[in-house]
Amino acid sequence: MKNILLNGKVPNDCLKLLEERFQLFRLYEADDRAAFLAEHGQKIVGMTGGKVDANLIENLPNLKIIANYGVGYDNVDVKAAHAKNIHVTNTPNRLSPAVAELTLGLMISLARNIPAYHNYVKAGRWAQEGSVPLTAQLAEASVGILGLGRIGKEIAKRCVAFDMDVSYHGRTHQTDQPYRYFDSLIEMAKNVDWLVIIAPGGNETNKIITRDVLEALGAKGCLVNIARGNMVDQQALIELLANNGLRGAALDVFDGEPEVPQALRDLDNVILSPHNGSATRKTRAQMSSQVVENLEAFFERGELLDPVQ
Ligand code: NAP
Ligand code: 8YV
Repeated sequence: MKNILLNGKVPNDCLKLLEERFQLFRLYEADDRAAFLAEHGQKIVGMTGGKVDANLIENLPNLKIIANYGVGYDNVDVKAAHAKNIHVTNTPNRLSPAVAELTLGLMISLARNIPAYHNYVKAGRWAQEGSVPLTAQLAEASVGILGLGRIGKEIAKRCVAFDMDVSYHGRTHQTDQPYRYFDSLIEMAKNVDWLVIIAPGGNETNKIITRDVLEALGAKGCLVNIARGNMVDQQALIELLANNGLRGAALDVFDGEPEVPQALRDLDNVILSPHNGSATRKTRAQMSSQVVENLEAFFERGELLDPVQ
């Protein structure tokens, strides 16, 4: 059996599949990581889970493949891996519908104030205080998608189904797509009611949503972040939300998660979600299989099913 390093915890179904196929070494359980790597590092040919930096890679001289659990691989130093001829794979596509579903769920919840009005009825306030203020709606509103990729396209399809006007921004104009393309993120923000972030995280997109972008979205606008928390100037976001500079925000990811600033948690014009985009039983089972399939294909056939370039 091939020796696989578990650098971070993986869901139980993934762990079970891995246990059945590979010899596992649980680094995340080690009290002394350095001692663990000194004893076992040489044996390891594959790994999954957790943050993979150049230092960890240096301690795994025979590592051949990093099978990332997730489509976003900003937790992996891909440049360092490739410099050592180590392959990196991820888990694209199978999770896209679930992430898109949550995106629309967060948007509807924010537009129609669903959590607050749910609590209003639960608390018996409807009978005591009467009807609630009117809200916004998605139909006929405009949405700009930052990152019309695998997930972005699923989000766009669902926004069209909700009669929204869809546009997007990315580095390339996808001429085969029916949506309006903005080559400027700020121009798109000026022209939409909803700005949805679904581009990859990492150095290139760190703080791509600046205060200027948020101010361009303005008091009419709602921000949705279903990508990575570090992509947004979170302090600027909080200030604008608190001072009517933005209508609202629906966030599944946060800078510094799982810690979320009290000032953000105190706001009424937000919907907050614990990085749950792919967190359905069906999708996580598919992702778990995908990780194992990536490892098996490589070791049995030398094939890379979901390579990260
Ligand atoms: P993808 O298919 O690679 O799509 C990424 C899109 O972002 C592409 O359209 C790309 O278009 C655009 N893009 C890349 N770099 C950009 C930049 N610097 N500026 C503007 N646009 C840029 O990836 P995906 O499968 O849709 O996944 C997207 C991301 O979603 C993941 O990387 C992950 O961070 C996040 N995610 C979050 C959850 C969650 O639980 N919240 C779950 C899954 C994924 P161009 O190449 O034309 O720029
Ligand atoms: C994962 C995600 O839960 O796939 C991604 O990029 O953000 C989520 O689907 C996470 O990355 C792994 O824990």
